[in-house]
Amino acid sequence: LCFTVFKTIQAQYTPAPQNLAARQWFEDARFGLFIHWGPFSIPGSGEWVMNNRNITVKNYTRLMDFFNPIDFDAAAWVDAAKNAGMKYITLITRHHDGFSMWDTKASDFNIMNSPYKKDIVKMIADECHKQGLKIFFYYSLLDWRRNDYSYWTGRTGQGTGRTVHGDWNNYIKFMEQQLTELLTNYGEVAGIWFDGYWDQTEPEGAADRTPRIDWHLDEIYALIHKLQPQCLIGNNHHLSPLPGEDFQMFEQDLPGENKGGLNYQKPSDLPLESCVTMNNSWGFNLTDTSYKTPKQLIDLLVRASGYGANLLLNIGPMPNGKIQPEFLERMAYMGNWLKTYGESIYGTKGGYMRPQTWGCITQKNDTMFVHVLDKKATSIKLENFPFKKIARAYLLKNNAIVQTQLSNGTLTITANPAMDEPDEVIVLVNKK
Ligand code: JFZ
Repeated sequence: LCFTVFKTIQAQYTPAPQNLAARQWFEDARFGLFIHWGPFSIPGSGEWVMNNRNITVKNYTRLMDFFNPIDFDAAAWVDAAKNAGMKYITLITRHHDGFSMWDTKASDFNIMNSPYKKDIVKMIADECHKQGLKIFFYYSLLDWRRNDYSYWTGRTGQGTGRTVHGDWNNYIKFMEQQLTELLTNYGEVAGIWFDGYWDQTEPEGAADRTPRIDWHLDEIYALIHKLQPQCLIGNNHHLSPLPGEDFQMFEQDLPGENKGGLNYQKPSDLPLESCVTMNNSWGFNLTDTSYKTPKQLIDLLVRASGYGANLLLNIGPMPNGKIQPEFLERMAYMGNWLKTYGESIYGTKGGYMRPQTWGCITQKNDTMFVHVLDKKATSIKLENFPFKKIARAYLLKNNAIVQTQLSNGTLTITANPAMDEPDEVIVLVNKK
């Protein structure tokens, strides 16, 4: 009985007013930059290189001695994100390899012991605060390195030479110490983005994905909300949100689509976020040239907005501290696009109708934005159209009038040849 009562109390998380305000800010922001960067960038094989190549802890530790990103310029990175129209940055502070990108007292495997010797988390957080972007910290629950991580229940890290039995309570204390540092020494933190929970569960799609060991999330989440009540918590567990979480994420997928079999969870009422790579890699990959086209990236941002979700677009900068031009060009393209079309993305809600093959809808009060993404669409039918009458219908880019017909609750929009943009946005104004 005691246990049940305790669990019930823990499950009753009431977000603070600052947290609710932060959720609203987050939903209005719509577009963020994900940065996967660290010593794992050096081999140019992605952030899973330690696991994928069975690099032992001892050998992997050498990467710390090689990490010296002399061309890194935090101001330039944040400036590039800002010019891309992004409103926040989600930075890897510690990935599965266990390397801490800040001046942590809880582990020697950190940036201060590299030849670079500068707190990268601080440099980027400070610059975000200076340039008016919000900062989120990605933090891995899973660790391929530490002896206290309870590896015996996991399904990754074989061959990396870790001990079989961990010291779970110690590991939880370690994470709490690190999270306390991150939420104490870096100013306002907009969110913590957890990952690695899935290492202790059956894979996605399995009937039972209960973790084999207790992650102590109630305790960890309570600590975060105590230190910074506005701080939003998300967790890449590919499950429905757990108590204490403030937003829900979808990896390499738009909410509810489950295109890759990673996201069986249904979209919830919490703010939503889709994280997506620009090529096929999160961390720097020297051979991955499968870049999405600018049009594909616009489609992702627009369709995410159509679902009422944010797009967290990833870059994996190079080990020298530069962002590769293929990423910078695409970011600049999107920023330029948003200068014209931003009003149909920022501060909007998802459409009354979910995204369709032709495109999708976003809404803001009495204005509806119809995003025509399929250039072959000739006429668009919007069934159960919520406005009784339309005051005006026009192209966002040049105010040109668009022909519409509303009958029996169905709005028919006739496409015209001037609709040649990657996303042709038609503005429909409600007549009240
Ligand atoms: C995770 C990380 O492993 C990956 O490196 C990257 O940071 C991404 C954003 O998040 O991706 C996953 C999540 C779940 C599984 C594998 C990779 N899984 O369940 O096997």
